Order: sequence, then structure tokens, then C-alpha cells
Amino acid sequence: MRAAAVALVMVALLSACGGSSGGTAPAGSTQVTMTEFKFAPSTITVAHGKVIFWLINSGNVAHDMAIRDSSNNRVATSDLISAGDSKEFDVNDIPAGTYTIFCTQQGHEASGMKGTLTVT
Ligand SMILES: [Cu+2]
Repeated sequence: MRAAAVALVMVALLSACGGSSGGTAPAGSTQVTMTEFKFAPSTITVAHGKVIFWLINSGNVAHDMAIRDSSNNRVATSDLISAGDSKEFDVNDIPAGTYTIFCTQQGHEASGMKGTLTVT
């Protein structure tokens, strides 16, 4: 019963979310493909301000993408993206700096699912 309730909440959250899901990459987006267990590309450079990522999960399990700064503070986390799905991930105001991208799913970062985001 509890799992069913959680699933219902997830569906509600997903349908309430504004960003596009599935379909094609939004204009000006930075495309990142997720598989077990890596991001491609794993080294990304973007300009500061609003950044639009287009996350494609080409793997076999769910993944997400989170961003933490050089002080280990997490500044943004995408929705969890199901295997085979793709989704927009907007970060509204990211300052210049060097960040780490990583998957928050248990064990994924330790398995290599991380990368470097440079914001200029
Ligand atoms: Cu992952």
C-alpha cells in the first residue's frame, strides 16, 4: 500500500511539473546523456545565469543529475528520470565557478556517475 501511495504522489508531481518531458531538446539546451554509470559528456562548460539541461536517460535504471559547488553544497537537483525517458532540467541562476555533477541514486556516483561543470 505504501509503495502505491508513493507512486501516486510521484505521478502527481511529474504531471504538475512545468518542464517538457520526452519529445525534443529545448532551444539553447545542453544535452547530457545518462547511462550506467556515467554522464556523457562528463565535462561540461556553460555560461552563468540560466542554464537549461536536456537530460536523456539511455540507461536501464532511473537516474538524475545534481550539481554541487566546490564547498560541497548541492545547488540543484533534477527530477528522477526513468530509463528511456528524457526531461528538461533548468537551473535558474548559477554563478560562475567549478561544480561537480553527480547522480544522487544510491551507489551511482561511487560507480563513476559524475563529472565536472564549469560555469564561465
Ligand atoms: Cu544514476
